[in-house]
Amino acid sequence: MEFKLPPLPYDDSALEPHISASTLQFHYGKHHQGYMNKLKDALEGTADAEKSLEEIIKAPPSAGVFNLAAQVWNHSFYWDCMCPNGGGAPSATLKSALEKSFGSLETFYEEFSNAAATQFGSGWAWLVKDGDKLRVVKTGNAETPLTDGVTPLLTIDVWEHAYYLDYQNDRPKYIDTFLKHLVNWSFVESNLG
Ligand code: MN3
Repeated sequence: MEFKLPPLPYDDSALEPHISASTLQFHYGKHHQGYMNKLKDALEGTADAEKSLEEIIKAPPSAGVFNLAAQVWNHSFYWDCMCPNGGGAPSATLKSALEKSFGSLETFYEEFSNAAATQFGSGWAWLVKDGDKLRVVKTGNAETPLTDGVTPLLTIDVWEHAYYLDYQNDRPKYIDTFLKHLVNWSFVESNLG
């Protein structure tokens, strides 16, 4: 793998007023970059450095390397899950897939929000494709559904560093704003395959 982060898919200030430039600068430039720097230090010069990030996550040489590799992957995926002027209603194809699995869009929003709000401590909430069904799951710390044989479609980072500068301790408001104003539904749909 190349030990280099993909660039953010938008400018630092593109998600304002919902996510500030300073949150993105710290979150991408310090946290995400920090995981990548440590992963490079841990793997450079070893046989694992020749593997892809996904291969390392699925067969990590240590728990420490798993945490770094999964945090690198989860964050890159999270950036792609957002866009300026995002949120609102998904496109017709995705909407019908969500209705088929959850009964209604509202039920999906509720389940996703609830998973994100009730993840104790640091972690992530996800929409995943499991066979022909869509499900909501949550993972703690660096854990990722990539290791569970399901396809991630959407994620929200609920570590405090993702929202504290903009929302302080109001995680539910961050989650609500994410769904209403930030989700890149065309990226989510593209993950359906
Ligand atoms: Mn984070």
